[in-house]
Order: sequence, then structure tokens, then C-alpha cells
Amino acid sequence: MAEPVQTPQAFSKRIFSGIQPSGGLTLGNYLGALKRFAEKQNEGIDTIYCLVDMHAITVWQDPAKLRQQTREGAAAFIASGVDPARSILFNQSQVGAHAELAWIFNCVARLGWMNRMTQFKDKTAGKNAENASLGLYAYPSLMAADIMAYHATHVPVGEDQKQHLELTRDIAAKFNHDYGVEFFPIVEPVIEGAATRVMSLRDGTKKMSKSDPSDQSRINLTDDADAIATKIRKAKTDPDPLPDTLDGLKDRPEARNLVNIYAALSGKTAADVVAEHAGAQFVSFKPKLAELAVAVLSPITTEMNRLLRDPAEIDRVLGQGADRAEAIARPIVDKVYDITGMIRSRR
Ligand code: AQP
Repeated sequence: MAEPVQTPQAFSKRIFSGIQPSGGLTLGNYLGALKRFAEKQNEGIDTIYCLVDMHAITVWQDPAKLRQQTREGAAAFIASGVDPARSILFNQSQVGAHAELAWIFNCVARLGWMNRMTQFKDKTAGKNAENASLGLYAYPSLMAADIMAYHATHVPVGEDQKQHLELTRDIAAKFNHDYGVEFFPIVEPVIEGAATRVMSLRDGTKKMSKSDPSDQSRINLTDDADAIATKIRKAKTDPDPLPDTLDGLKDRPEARNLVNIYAALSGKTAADVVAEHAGAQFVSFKPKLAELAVAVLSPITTEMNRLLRDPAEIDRVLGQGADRAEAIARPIVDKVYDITGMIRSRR
């Protein structure tokens, strides 16, 4: 007779989040993710952070660049305040549990659910979707596995990832229901702060993205002060001055974006920023924003460059993080094999 499955009844608070090393990281990744990852670590919660290199290859990546971008991403985490001694920091492919659990979740998730994912639609818009990789389609299932392999309960993310987290909840709930267990927690998205969705500097209706073909659309964490100032000076705006209340920014996405960025960088609310700069023209607001962006980002860029001078040390940190991640994920995934009825008799 099969042994009864022991399942945990309560889950202690644990944070997991990841970033794709699919390009250089942007101001959007910093404000929407990295900055908050460091804050969470400082709240004394278990924090696990991952460079999701297996997600990155859902779109073809040059192998040498992927390696470099993964190291750059690790340097960006550390330079933004994530301490690898206090948080677990590693790259996804070093912990096999992610791919193993993703397969099981592929068998739990329904095609209808995947068909509703807007990120897949956005990433294939204007292209031949038939030619997209199966991995890109299954991306949210791997993301659910990333989170559930650690029984993580909270995931700090930007607004764009909300739908994927809802899918993670659905997969976890269906697994629990199908197997009659309470094995996976139902995760909570943590979407907070003034910059949950930093928009492109060229188009206020599009997310700032590391894979946008236009470098002018984003601020990279590796940009120097001149590049930052030039990009902000050239950022698309409208001819009107800043209003005195947030309502006045309603149909002005580019203006709203610059105000939000200012707010997130200064730790103020968007309403405060508008009140402070009411009536200002962009010709005077933009240099102030550029000055603030340089003040916040240049120490991060300097630290990243210092760390990147020793790639072997970055690899060592990632390896050590992977060992610590594996120690948590392996027993969880082994239990999943047990729950699903797979024989594990190797010694
Ligand atoms: N513009 C953004 N504003 C706020 N948060 C953002 N994030 C990304 N862009 C913004 C947050 O950063 C984390 C890591 O995202 P990711 O790199 O895994 O994937 P993504 O959301 O697809 O980011 P990109 O830059 O758009 O990557 P590509 O171009 O490769 O697809 C997530 O928490 C995300 O919310």
C-alpha cells in the first residue's frame, strides 16, 4: 500500500523572484524589481532571487552574451543591495528542480489557461506566432515551478507579471485539488511602489523593456551619466507644463511616466512630485530628473563595473547560492514525485 502523503499545513513567509538575463537590465527592472528585492531582504524575510537563464532562452540568445548578461545581472542584484550572504542568489539552470517541476506543471496547466496569457501575445504580436518557441508558450508554467519549488508565498514583481502569478495560483490550486493535498501554497503577488510599470521613454503606452530594439527607449543600468542625461532630454513628452494635480496627467502617458520615475527615484509620491513642480516646463523638469537618476544609478553602475572585473567570483557566488537553493527545492520536488505516484528507488 502506498504511504500516506505528509503535506505541510502552513507555510512560512518566503519571497522568491527572478529576472531574465535576456539583455542588460533597465531602470524598469531596477525600480520594479531590484530595489524592492533589497528592501524585502532588509525586512528579515527569507529571500530567494534568481537569474532565470532558462526563461531567457525562450527567445534565442547568443551563448557568450547570455553568460555575460547573467554575470551582469548578478552584479546588478548585488550592487542594488541584495547581499548573497543574506539572500539566496543564483542562476536557474544550476538547480534542476525548476525544469523538473515545470514538466509536472505542464501536465497540470490547461491549454485554455496558457492561451489567455497576454505576454505571449505581446511578444509574438506582429510576428509569426507559429514560429515562436514552445518554451515561450510554456514560460508561465516554468515561472510557476520557479516559485513553487521553494514553497514561496510572496513574489515581488512589476505590474506586467500579475497575470503569470494568477496562473501560478491556478496551477498550485489545481495540483492540490487533483491530488487531494495541501502541498503548494497559494502565492501572493507583491506589486507596490511608485514604479510598478516604468514605461518606454519613446512611447508612454509601452513598457520599458530590455529587449526593445530602441536603446533610446530605456535607461540601462550600465549607462553612464551622459547617456542617462541625453536619453531623458530626448524622452518623448508633450508641450504642456506639469499640472498641479495628478488628474491633469490623465491622458498624458509620457508626462505621467517621467513623474512616476521621479517619484520612485526620490522616494516621494507622484502627487508630491506634481505639487512640487506644478507649472514647470519639461525643459526645466527633465534636467532635474536626469540629475536625480544619475545620483541614484551611478553608484550602482560603479559597483557593477567593479564586481564584473572578477567574473570568477560572481560565478562562485552563483554556485554557492545554487547549492543553498537546491537544498530547499530538492526535498519539495522529491515530494511532488511521491505525490504524483512516481517510483524513486535509486540509492
Ligand atoms: N518597465 C518595467 N517596470 C516595472 N517593472 C519591470 N520589470 C520589468 N520591466 C519593468 C520587472 O522586472 C522583473 C524582471 O522582469 P524580467 O526581466 O524577467 O522580464 P520582463 O518583465 O519581460 O522584463 P523585460 O525587460 O521586458 O524583459 P524582456 O525584454 O526580455 O522581455 C519583473 O518583476 C518585472 O515585472
